Amino acid sequence: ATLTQSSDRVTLSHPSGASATILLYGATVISWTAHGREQLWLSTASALDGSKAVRGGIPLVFPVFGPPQAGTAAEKLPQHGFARTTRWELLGRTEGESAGEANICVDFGLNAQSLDEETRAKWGGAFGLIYSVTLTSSTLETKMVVQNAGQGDSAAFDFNVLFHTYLHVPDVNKIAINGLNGLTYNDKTLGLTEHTESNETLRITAQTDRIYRSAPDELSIVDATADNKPVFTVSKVGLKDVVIWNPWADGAGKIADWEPKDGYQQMICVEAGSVAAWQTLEAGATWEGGVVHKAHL
Ligand code: TA6
Repeated sequence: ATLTQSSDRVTLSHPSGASATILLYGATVISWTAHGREQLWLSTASALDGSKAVRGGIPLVFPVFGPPQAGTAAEKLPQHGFARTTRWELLGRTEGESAGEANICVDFGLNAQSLDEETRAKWGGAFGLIYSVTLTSSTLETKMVVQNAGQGDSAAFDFNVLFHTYLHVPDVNKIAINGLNGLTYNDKTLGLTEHTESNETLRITAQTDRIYRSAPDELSIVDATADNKPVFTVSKVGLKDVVIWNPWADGAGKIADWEPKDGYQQMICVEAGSVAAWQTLEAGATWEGGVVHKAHL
């Protein structure tokens, strides 16, 4: 396994041929290949030069998901926080094993001192983040450790965290998502109203933007037109919720850096995170959560 580094990115290569490329800007995974195919969707119009959050791949959401609400500690931050728009530090690489297979892992760090002054003034948390990306022949694991480096009761902070994964699929009309039946969700396309999922499998046939609360740790994405052949398995640990997003034609049309415009047909965002409620982290405490994305043959 190898790690190659340039001024703005690192690439992990696994002996199986799998690879992952991560920009230091946002520690954003912009490519993951396995089984000889690209597994993530990335807009051809996405900025990759650090001028704007990446449109595609796996942007990191921290410390707030969505538009911050007035009256919260995050109220001055931009949508989805600052993790995806800040340059992270490359901490190093390790090689190990997962499920009996060799893996390669790279760690990135971000803390309050590395924020620009303007951003630091907008959110007071004495945070430290360690983000790890681990590659095997068919899996990409993303894991976040959040530390509160503050001292004293007043140093506790609240956060949301989410892996905003844009999975690449050959045709979104053919896939189904299993594991959501019976869950309560908030539908952003209907003003965040609350609903209960009653479909055994979820098909995506229109603009979809839902926060499924307290989701099970394993979801599968299958090809409904091929005997439910598994396409991806998404397994989370330590994270409560799952967001399912596809902007469809109307939404993609309004997103300037979304290209090709009909590219929404080749993607589905399945985003594991803790976003429906704040996670509170006391001074000196550490929180950890992650997700394994498995691409099936
Ligand atoms: O995770 C879903 C979501 O919050 C949607 O509401 C949608 O707008 C999307 O993320 C993209 O947000 P962005 O700030 O990257 O345009």
